[in-house]
Amino acid sequence: MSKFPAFTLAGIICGASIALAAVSLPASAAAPSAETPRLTRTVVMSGLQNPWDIAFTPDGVMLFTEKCRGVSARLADGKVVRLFGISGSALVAPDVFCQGQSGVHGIAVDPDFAKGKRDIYVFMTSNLRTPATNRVVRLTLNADATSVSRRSDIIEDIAFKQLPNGVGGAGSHSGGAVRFGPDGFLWVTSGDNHNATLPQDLKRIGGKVLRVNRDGTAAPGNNTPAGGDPRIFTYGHRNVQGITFRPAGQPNAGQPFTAEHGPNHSDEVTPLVAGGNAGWDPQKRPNLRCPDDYCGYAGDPTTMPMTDTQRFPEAMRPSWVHNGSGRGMSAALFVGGDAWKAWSGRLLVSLMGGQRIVALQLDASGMTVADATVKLPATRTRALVQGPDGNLYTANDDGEIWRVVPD
Ligand SMILES: [Ca+2]
Repeated sequence: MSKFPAFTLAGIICGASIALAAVSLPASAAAPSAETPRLTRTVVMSGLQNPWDIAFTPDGVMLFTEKCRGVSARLADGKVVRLFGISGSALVAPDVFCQGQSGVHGIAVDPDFAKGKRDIYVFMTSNLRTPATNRVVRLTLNADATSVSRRSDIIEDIAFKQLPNGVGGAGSHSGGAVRFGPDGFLWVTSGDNHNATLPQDLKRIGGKVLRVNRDGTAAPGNNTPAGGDPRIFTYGHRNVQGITFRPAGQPNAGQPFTAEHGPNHSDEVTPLVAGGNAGWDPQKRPNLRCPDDYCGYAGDPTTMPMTDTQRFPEAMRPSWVHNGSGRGMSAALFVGGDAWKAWSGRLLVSLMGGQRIVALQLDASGMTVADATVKLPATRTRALVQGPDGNLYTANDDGEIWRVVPD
């Protein structure tokens, strides 16, 4: 943990009051309940086109993304407004497109939103550059949440897979999560694009976790290895689509944890340290047949590990490795609050192939000591977010957004 940047108490308190995806546990003198919460699910929205992520403003507007459409707002009265994206949106982005796995992905609300900084941050594909890239775009939400303005592209050069190759289609492995941490900085995840050299290449920002200021410049304290792009917090990732932060009251509060898709094995949850290598390196391997020199799917946990501790002895160790059936780990969320009983402080991750959410219990060092399946109907869950009401909100590939109330 020595490389992990110290987070100030002020920063944690500031972030906790508004960073909805990173709700911190209130310090409680009472012993935590040992009971598992009973969950009641309500379908809040249906008929959506590949909803990908959700974020709430402090005044109760639910923002959500759809992969091939853009950003919409569900207002307090239930009315839905298309804010940003393709034709029909209040602000049209002529450059946005969706292809394969890619399109409009993560969304985050500025931690100072309640103080008048009504900015939102969106991860999206764009063809403004040739070849196309993924970007993070900042927008300002108007007072009644019916339109956005002042588009500013704060990160323009996140790697995008332009063409199909021997292992998969265009648009593969873009990552796409954006979250404010309790440190007040913006965290962005990217993917390897089925490109063998990308994850370990410190000059390019695919297969990375980035940590930036609100204008997209590098945040202080990233500890990026010498010569690397200073926005890089960690590298050597495959396809990170979930990031969440250890809550106040737990050891190493504020530490980021990622959820990452494995290839045909080894989905990983990883506690990150500044400057760390996550150990994914799908470049040439002895005795493997690697289409277009990408060995990512060619081996097994021994011959093509998600965390290669032979090549990279210092690689960050995963907290949890899922090798069972139903892989495809995407969203991640530390859930908190007394209503969550024994699960308050647990780390929820979604296994899309298995159509289930798993609650992980961590030890002090961040390693997983127990896992339990969350009792909810089976579906491919894309998004896990805690609302300002303390309830869990999920988005799934059936085009729905759910509210899950613990009791
Ligand atoms: Ca790894």
